[in-house]
Amino acid sequence: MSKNITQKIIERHLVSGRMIPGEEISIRIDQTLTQDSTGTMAYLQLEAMNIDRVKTKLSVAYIDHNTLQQGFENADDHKYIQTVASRYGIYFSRPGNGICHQVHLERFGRPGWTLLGSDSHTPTAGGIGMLAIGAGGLDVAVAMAGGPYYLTMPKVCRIWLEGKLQPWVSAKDVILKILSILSVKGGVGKVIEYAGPGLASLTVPERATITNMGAELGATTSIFPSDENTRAFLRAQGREDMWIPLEADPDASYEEELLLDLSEIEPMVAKPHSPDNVESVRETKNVRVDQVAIGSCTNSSYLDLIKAARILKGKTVHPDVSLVIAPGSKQVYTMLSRNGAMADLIDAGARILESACGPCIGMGQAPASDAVSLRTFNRNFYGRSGTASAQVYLVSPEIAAVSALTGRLTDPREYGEPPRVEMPEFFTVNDNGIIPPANNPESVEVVRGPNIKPFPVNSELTDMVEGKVLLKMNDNITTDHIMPSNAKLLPFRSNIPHLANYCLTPVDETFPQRAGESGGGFLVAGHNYGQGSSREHAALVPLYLGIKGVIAKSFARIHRSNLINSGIMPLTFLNEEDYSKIDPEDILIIENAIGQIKAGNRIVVRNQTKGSDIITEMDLSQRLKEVILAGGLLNYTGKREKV
Ligand code: MIC
Ligand code: SF4
Repeated sequence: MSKNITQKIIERHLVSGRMIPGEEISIRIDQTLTQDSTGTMAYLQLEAMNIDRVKTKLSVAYIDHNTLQQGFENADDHKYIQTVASRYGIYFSRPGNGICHQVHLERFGRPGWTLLGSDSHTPTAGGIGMLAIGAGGLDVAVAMAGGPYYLTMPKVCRIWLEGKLQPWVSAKDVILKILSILSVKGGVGKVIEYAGPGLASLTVPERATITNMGAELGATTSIFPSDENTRAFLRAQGREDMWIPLEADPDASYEEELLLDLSEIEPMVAKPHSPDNVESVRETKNVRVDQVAIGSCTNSSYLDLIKAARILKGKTVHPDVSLVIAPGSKQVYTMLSRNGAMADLIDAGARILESACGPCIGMGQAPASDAVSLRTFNRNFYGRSGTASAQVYLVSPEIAAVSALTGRLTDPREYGEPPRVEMPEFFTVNDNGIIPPANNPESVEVVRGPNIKPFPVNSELTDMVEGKVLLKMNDNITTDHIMPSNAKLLPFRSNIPHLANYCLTPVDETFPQRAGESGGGFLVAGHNYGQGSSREHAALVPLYLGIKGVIAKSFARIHRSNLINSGIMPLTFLNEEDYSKIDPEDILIIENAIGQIKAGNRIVVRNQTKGSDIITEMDLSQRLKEVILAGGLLNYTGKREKV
């Protein structure tokens, strides 16, 4: 039978289940990655699993998020991760070596393999033909321990690319265009597979920009075939032996299809505060710019930055603009430094940061009050930059560089000839930023600083679940709303009690206090609740605050899994209109919760205040029902081990 790329890779890795969209399957994971802001939790969970060494073919622990080190906390986390990695057989990518997704693409990604990462942008590696999926830290810990990864068999949507990009138009514009068509919910439950004659003109780093922002579509992952361009990239990285050809069979079938003519795409921009609030730069008039930031796992490759350097060479950044640049990896940084492009950037007035996520996750460079910040990043959610009143626009490196010179959002086509840049024949390779694990693990002492606090574990579900509605929210609430991340909070990713004081404060500042006083309760939300990050903290912190269930119109994939893993019930309204039948402060009761869960997928929630019943759905596999009943994945695994 003919297969698409997704089916081919899943079939080769299938552990259980049938490859029918909507059914639960589990797959073997070849590689894992973690980064430091989700990694501490993942490794604490791995330690709790009592294994000796990781069982994957390769696992890498990156340090790229928390690198400001304004106190001891970040550095303590780095030390913990370095020692725990060495102890359990995990490669350690030191701070400064680069952003996990960029480095993984350069040095480790392999076509046809599976990758599970505790970061939502793990699908970046789909640019090299990997099936790369973002998940919560606990799922990644289970994969490191040799367990399969459970997911819903996705639908596969093919995006057929024709034509060739026009001058000044780049991969970022392609994915922004797709976001404008499909929206931030458009990819939920799907893998986006790229095909067609348009592929020939897209290099691996450009493809990776597109797969990276597939996360913003809500997709399970995105993937490109592995072709001659993939081979050229691997050769240039000194890894051609890892290349295999991989493409869909000619008559493979897809659940959905979309046609995109690359030659018709214009320079695009995502306006505040959502990556799908997209229009062409031509239409977005008169936006004065205060800050321009180039970097992040979306657009910080060598190709991206050399373009920016060529545009800025010999010019001066506009006096009203602060231009900040974070190269994606040590490799990119070294190459730009050796060929003089770094000097051109500095000479033009750019402020150069280390290779890390930096401003993308609010670690420094928060814009001024009411400022407009143009960023080559992937998320412009409310408050994420660190300045609530700032207006963040997402653009390509070309638009960013040209606008840094003009001081306003500029269509680069007004600017003249585009810079000519080519994929280098060879990248500079020096893997001394990656420390291999110890040969004698027993001798490694795992170092735990005082910031590493135990994580909360739920208890078994009770038959009567009762609580107040603590917050009623709209559509598209992000994990940046639920558990904000910024320079003040990121150092506390291993300290749930501290983070709890900030939970959902961008929606309602009084929430943590009220949740504490009520001893927990329920949350009510609209569509796509929990979009964005893979951070488990957006479930662990509500668990710590006593949240028992979230009733929403729909959930984002990773967050829903994180809720289940924490033993919090993700309930969806059977009838969306019932959303209006619940108000804040209403008392909700689920009677016979255990019996209802065992009996089927419908859960009746009684609104005691209004005297009415609301029918909700919790459509879970048998295994996930048991996880909820046990009070989360760790309890469930522990219970099974005792059997
Ligand atoms: C993000 O871009 O939001 C992050 C920070 O990389 C997160 C991970 C985290 O919250 O630590 C993600 O995308 O998963
Ligand atoms: Fe880092 Fe930003 Fe990428 Fe998240 S989106 S991994 S914070 S660069």
